Amino acid sequence: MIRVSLLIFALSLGSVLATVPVWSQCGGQNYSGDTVCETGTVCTVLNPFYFQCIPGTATTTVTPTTTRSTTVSPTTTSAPSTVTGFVKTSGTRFTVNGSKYTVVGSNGYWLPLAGYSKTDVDKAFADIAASGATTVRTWGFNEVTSANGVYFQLWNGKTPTVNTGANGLGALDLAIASAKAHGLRLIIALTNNWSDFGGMDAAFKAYVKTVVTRYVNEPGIMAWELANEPRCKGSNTGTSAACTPATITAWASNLSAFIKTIDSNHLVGIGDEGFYNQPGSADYPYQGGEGIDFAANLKISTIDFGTVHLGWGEGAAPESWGVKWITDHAASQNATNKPVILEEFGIPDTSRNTIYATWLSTIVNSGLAGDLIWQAGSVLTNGQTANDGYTIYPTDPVYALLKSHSAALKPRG
Ligand SMILES: *[C@@H]1O[C@H](CO)[C@@H](O)[C@H](O)[C@H]1NC(C)=O
Ligand SMILES: *[C@@H]1O[C@H](CO)[C@@H](O)[C@H](O)[C@H]1NC(C)=O
Ligand SMILES: *[C@@H]1O[C@H](CO)[C@@H](O)[C@H](O)[C@H]1NC(C)=O
Ligand SMILES: *[C@@H]1O[C@H](CO)[C@@H](O)[C@H](O)[C@H]1NC(C)=O
Ligand SMILES: CC(=O)N[C@H]1CO[C@H](CO)[C@@H](O)[C@@H]1O
Repeated sequence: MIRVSLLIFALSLGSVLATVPVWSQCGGQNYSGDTVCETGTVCTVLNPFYFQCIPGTATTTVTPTTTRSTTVSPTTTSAPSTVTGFVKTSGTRFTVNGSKYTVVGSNGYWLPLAGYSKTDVDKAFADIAASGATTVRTWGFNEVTSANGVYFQLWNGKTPTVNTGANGLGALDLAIASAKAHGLRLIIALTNNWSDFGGMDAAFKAYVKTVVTRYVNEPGIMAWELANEPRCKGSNTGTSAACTPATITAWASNLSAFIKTIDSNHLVGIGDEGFYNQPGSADYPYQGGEGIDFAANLKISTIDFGTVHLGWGEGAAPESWGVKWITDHAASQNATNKPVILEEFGIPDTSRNTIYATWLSTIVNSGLAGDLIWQAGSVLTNGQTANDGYTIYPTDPVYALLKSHSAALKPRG
């Protein structure tokens, strides 16, 4: 189910919590076991598919290559005329300079994180743009306990160090510049679940401040998102009995207000899966047990738009379940008069093209503001980008569907 697999992706790219013995696996693609190494060992990324607990501590095994950034380094790459000004909202729609802006496109968490060359990043964005996309969602976090590959922040157990080098935020600069050169804007999630290595604590706020400040004048960013899929429950990191939907609503209010004090240019969303809090409902995504109250969160004054994910209905009847899920969120959108986007959808089924066609036409007809598929794929210098079973390469029949969908959504109004 996508709900699980996306989470694992996200966690495997971020930091970790729990207890794994030395030399055992602690992360990597599709890995679902414990993720925190026993004392004296460090979870180390050997490759995207395999992370291992290796003896040592972050402070002794890591040689930081950069120092913590406190200065503002706005990107200065010149943008084509299509990516200027900032995306705003007007009722249930997005606008740029008063004209409608349609959010349609895909996710590509790997775009800044895979260490691809400019040539490859340009190819990837070109493939996305050719589907008719306007918007791409990606990760603005990649915390590690051991410097390796592309990472944005290093945590030595005591002190966070933001990596502003070419293998750090420089890689995000590259992705933003390439997106703009292809007429695209990015939605950037700022962390994974908020409990991850400190999450809500001061270190996370400092990281948010550094990143948001760096890009405050950047039109290539459409919006910030507080986190990828924040919630109380649902992972191998365990659950917090003290966490209720109100806990996350308060956290989202506080953090979104904090971002607005730094950056009044960009929109802010939560990045959650859109769970409702209707105890007694027959369907678990509506019951509130996950710790999200979509309707309450959409009312937060410093949250500009709502986010929904879809892809866990495949066990039962995904096609009709998705239609109801999309329609219910379009009704919430209308009731709150703020845009709502289906910002992740995906199932690995062979019949997905038919199911996606139904879901996408439901988006057009229900009035939901827009959508981003999970996830984009390209064939680059060294072959295919990561395939998690949901990836849509340009030769996939779904890619043609995305083209016709973007052509239908843009003029919808
Ligand atoms: C938005 O308005 C600004 C300021 O007038 C202008 O520089 C920019 O080109 C406009 N952008 C778009 C996409 O219309
Ligand atoms: C967020 O919470 C912190 C800690 O309780 C508090 O100091 C701060 O004023 C809050 N910020 C906002 C914008 O509400
Ligand atoms: C939301 O509002 C739009 C515009 O009025 C309408 O076309 C659409 O049917 C509404 N959607 C739902 C689910 O009520
Ligand atoms: C992860 O799971 C997906 C979907 O089942 C599969 O296509 C992919 O090959 C798996 N990756 C690894 C490294 O096992
Ligand atoms: C999915 C996930 O990792 N959930 C965690 C999010 O944060 C809460 C609060 O700390 C944890 O209890 C969850 O396990």
